[in-house]
Amino acid sequence: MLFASRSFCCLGIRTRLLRTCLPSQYIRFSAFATMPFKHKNARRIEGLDSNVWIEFTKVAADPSIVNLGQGLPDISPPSYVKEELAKAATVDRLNQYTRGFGHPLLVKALSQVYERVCGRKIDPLTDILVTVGGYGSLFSAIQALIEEGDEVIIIEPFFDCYEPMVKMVGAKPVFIPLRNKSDGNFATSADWVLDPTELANKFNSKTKAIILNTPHNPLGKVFTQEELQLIADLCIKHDTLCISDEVYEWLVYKGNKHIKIATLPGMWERTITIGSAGKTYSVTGWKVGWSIGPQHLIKHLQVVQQNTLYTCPTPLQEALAQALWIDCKRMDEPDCYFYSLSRELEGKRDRMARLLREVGLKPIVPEGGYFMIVDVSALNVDLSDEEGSQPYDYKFVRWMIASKKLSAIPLSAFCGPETKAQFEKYIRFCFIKKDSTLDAAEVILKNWNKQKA
Ligand code: IK2
Repeated sequence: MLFASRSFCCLGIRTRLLRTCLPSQYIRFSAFATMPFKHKNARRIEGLDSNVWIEFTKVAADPSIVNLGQGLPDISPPSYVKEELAKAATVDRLNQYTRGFGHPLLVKALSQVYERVCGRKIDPLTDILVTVGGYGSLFSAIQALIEEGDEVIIIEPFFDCYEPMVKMVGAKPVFIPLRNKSDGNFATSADWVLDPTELANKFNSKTKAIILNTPHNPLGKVFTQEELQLIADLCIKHDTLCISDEVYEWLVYKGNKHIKIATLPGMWERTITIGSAGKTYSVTGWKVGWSIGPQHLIKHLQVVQQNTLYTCPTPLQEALAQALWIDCKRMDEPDCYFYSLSRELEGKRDRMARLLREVGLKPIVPEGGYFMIVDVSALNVDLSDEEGSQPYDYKFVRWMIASKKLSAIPLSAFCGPETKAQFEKYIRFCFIKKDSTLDAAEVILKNWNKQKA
């Protein structure tokens, strides 16, 4: 079939040959295979084909590579979370479809947790939508609420899918960079700030929404009350929505506090808050997420869901609900997984920062999340001979994976086209890893100059 499709001139001989070994429907197909195929991609996905996760997951797949790239834990999720999933699978009813907008037990558990966090009543049936991961929540919020021609403000660097999701609905991403105020020494994510005037200038009559991410990926910034108030004031002034991606909500380190922008006066009515089981319980493979907000917004997200996915996997939702009940009951105790994970990660964060400093680098120490970015220009790796037009950080990570067997993610993947050059000296490491994985990374970094590149 394949060689028959190469040219028409040999078709006679080849189809005769093929007829002897292939059924007739394949022969008919092969004759048409050389015709130009008129079905192009839909315009809404034009230019959105490259994706950092697809690219770097592939190059870092070799198990000999120490993978500090994509944000997935290699530590074990809590045992009760895994046990609840095993239990759910044994109940016949839980292997069938459940309520489309969220399994009843899960929306109930989520409402209990978030009523405590937000200090307000949250109706499990009207104020919550369970989705396929934080991605699913972002997708349904943007599809449901953003119109063609609208503008959406995105803070750079940003979790990479915001830009294509906004473009897919025909809206315009309007970028505003966080500006680095530090001199590089002992820098933290708090040094990266929005310029209030620059932010105010991005809002206009076309602005439909701003996408906020706190704690932030990739920087680890935890937006302060004042910073959130600045954003809230502008949202209220310009009657703008806020899509607040808070998938790392529990991962904040000593001295920092995660504040939900939806809890600021006047913001509940205009905010969709997004969470993720993958990040809450270190189970990124579960792909269960949720959107929480006022009924008058959530009902539109529900329309997207009922006409796209319809419902999410029942056993996962049941298990997550049971796990949330366990932690909801102990939210005043330090053992609650919401707090114990960040305590465990704080040690890993500090170790990662120490290690990078020991090899002469200047990491930006995150206040939250589980990523750390670092400027790699001090390593003086000359990649001018590397082929391709990709930014320096892409080439650097590819080179590091191939020559040092260590993977990371290039930071310019998290930027719009105008600012890639500003960010291409940084790469991002993920530190939610077993000590043995961090040990292996340490060996590579400490031997950096001894190994032959
Ligand atoms: N929003 C943010 C900010 C995220 O970081 C993620 C998850 N993935 O990050 C992987 C990485 O940066 O290496 C999501 C949303 C999506 O969450 P979920 O996995 O629940 O769909």
